[in-house]
Amino acid sequence: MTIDRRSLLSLGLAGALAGAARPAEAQLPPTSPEDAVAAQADPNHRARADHTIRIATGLVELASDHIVSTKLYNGEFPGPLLRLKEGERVVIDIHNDTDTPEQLHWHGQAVPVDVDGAAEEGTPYIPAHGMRRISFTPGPAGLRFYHTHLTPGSDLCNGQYSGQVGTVYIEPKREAGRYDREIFLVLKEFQPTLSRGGDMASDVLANTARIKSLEEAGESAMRASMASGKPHGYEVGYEAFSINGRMLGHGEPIRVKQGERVLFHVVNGSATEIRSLALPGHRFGVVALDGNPLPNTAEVPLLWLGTAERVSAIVEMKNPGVWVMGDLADDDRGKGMGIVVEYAGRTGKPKWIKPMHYRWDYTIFGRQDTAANPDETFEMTFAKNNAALDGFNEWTINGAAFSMERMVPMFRLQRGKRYRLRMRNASDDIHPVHLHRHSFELTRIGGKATSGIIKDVVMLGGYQELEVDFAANNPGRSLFHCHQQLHMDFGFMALFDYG
Ligand SMILES: [Cu+2]
Repeated sequence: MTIDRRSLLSLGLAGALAGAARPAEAQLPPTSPEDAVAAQADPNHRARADHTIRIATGLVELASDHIVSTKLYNGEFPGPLLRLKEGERVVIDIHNDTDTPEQLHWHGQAVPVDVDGAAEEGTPYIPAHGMRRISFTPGPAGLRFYHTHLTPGSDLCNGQYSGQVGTVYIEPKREAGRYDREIFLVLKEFQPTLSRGGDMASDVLANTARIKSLEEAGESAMRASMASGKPHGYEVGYEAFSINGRMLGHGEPIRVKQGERVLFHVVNGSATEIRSLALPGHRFGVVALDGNPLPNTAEVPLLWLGTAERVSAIVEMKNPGVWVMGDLADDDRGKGMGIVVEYAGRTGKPKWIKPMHYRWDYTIFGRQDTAANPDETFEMTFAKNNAALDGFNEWTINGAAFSMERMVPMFRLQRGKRYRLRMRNASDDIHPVHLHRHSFELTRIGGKATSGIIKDVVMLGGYQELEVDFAANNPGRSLFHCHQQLHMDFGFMALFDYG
C-alpha cells in the first residue's frame, strides 16, 4: 500500500474507507455517559458507522502463484488503513462472518475495557455470524494498529497467525519531522508450521550484558529439562513472508524520486517474529517509536522491530537505483520479506547489499537522565518451563502461568499513581512485552537509565532486566502480556486492575 498523501486526500480517503458504512443492523445501548450525550446531541450519530470492518475468510495473493486462504479484515491484507483524529469520537461496526467469536484489539490506544478487544479484560466477543458496534475517542495520536486478540494455542489457523492486522493512523496535532510523503508497511508472515526449537534472532539488542542470577536460573532449568529426556519446546516457523501482503518482487515497487523525504510507518504484524528492515545505501531517521515522538531523532542503518512494535522513520532518497528493502535474514527475505524501492528513471534487477550488523539500542532515542521515582515498583520475573504443556513451553510471571479459568488480577493499582515495572527475564528468549490501554516510559534498560521514550511494546533481551513506568490513568482491567503469540497463549499474561 503506497500512500501518496495528497492524492489520497484529493480522492477523499475518509470517504473511501467509510464507503462500506451502512445503517446499523444492531443497535447497542449507549455504554457510557459520553455515549449517551453523543447520542442525544446527534440522533443521526448512531445511524451510521464511521467505519465498518468485516471479519471473514478470504484470499491473499502473496504472489501470482502463491495464494493463501486466511481470515482477513474487509477481504484485504493488510486490513484498511483507518485514519482517525485525536479526540474525535468514532463509531465502528465490526461484523464477524466467521464461525468463531472474535476480538478486535485497538493496540496502543487508551480506550475503555468494553472496546479494547481483550476477553481477559472483559471486552464482549464479536459473536460468530454477528456484529458489535463500538464507539471510542481515538488517542494518543500516532501510528497504532488493530489486530485480533485470541489465544489460538496450537491452532495455527487462528489468532494473529491469520491475516487480521490493519493499521491505524491517528492524526496528531503536529506532525513529527518534515517529509514529502508517507508509506505504511505491514510486515507479516503466512503459512505457519510448528518446529522443535527455533532460529529466533537473538543478536538483536545492543545491551549484551546478562544478569548472572537470571542466566543461572534459566540455564539450570533448561539442563534439568533436557536431562529428563524432554526435547526443546515447539517454536513456529513460516513458509511465506510479505510486506503489505506481497512477497518480495511480486508487488508494485515503492516508486521514489531523488531528493524525496519518505516517511515510512512500519508495523510488525507478526504473530511471533522479531523483524529487521534495511534499505541498502540509505539510512533511517527514526522520528517515532510505537507512534510516539522521541526526544532524539537518531539516524540508524537498519530497523529492528519486536512483534507488534512500530517504527516511523524518514528516509532521504539520495542514492538512485533499484533496491531491495528487506529483512537481514537471507532465508526470510528469500521467502518474501522485502519490497523493491525504485527511483524514477532507473531500471534493472533490484539490488541487495548485506548491511553491517547493527544492534538495536532504544536509549539512543531517549534522554540520558533518570526518571523521577514512581509511587510503587512491581517486580516481575519471567521464566520458561521447557516443553511442559504437550510439547509447548509454559511461561510464568512470578511463578504463575496465566489461566482463563481463574482470571485473578495479579497487580492491584490505585488510580492516579505512577508505577514502575521491573521486568527480569530468566529465559534466553527476547520478549516483546506489551501493556494494554496504557503507554509506558522506558526508564532503565540493561542497567542504563533513560527517559522520554514512550512505547506500548518493548523488547526485553535474554537474561536481562528492563524498567518501564506508567501512570494509572485508565481504570479497569488491563492486560499485560508478551506479544509473542506462543508465549502469550501458554501463560505469559497477567492482569492489572484498578477502579
Ligand atoms: Cu515472550
